[in-house]
Amino acid sequence: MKIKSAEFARGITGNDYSTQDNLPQIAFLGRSNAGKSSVINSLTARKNLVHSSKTPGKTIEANFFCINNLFYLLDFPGYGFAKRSVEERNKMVKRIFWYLEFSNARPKVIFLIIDSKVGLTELDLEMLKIINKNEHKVVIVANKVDKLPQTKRKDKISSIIREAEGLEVLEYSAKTHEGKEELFKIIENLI
Ligand SMILES: Nc1nc2c(ncn2[C@@H]2O[C@H](COP(=O)(O)OP(=O)(O)OP(=O)(O)O)[C@@H](O)[C@H]2O)c(=O)[nH]1
Ligand SMILES: [Mg+2]
Repeated sequence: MKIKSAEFARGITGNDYSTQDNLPQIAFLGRSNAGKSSVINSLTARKNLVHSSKTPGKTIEANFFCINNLFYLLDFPGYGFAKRSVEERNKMVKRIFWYLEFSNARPKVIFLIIDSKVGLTELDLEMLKIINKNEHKVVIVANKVDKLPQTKRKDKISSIIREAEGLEVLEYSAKTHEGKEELFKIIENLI
């Protein structure tokens, strides 16, 4: 897929995920620091598309990026950020749950971004439960594979695949762009 345009469209803190143009939405979820923003930057080949549009300190927005005037990539706030208060964390998780359960803007696919080195955490599994319950299409993006030593990579990815219980797992690196074409193919097939 050729990226002709990638623009920050809006950031929301509430529950209104509707857009005037009703273009399909592709959601990126995951723990803080798993690399959601970096994956979006690597996909769009824009170094700072995501960061540049983020108001410093306002980490609670879900940001919409319009690609080729064809679809939206949604960068959600990370869940499980250790430095946030428990209350704030719960609020964040609840907001994401709401999107998954009640939003009319059903995403075409959810990319659940994880750090390959860390694997799937409790909170990721919790998220997957809600995703599956609501019959969303989901692909687990095992990001940061560049950080896995060659000798350990196969074992680590195998254990993620086991934990994913049949869900599709895509090996990815926002740093080297490994997996980028495969990820675009998934999007192309759905929009
Ligand atoms: N080596 C390597 N580092 C990565 C990769 N992806 C992300 N990082 C680094 O991981 C850190 C977190 O990346 P972000 O993209 O900000 O993570 P995020 O999931 O958007 O985090 P929040 O916005 O806090 O939810 C940054 O220092 C990135 O440079 C990758 O594929 N390889
Ligand atoms: Mg981010």
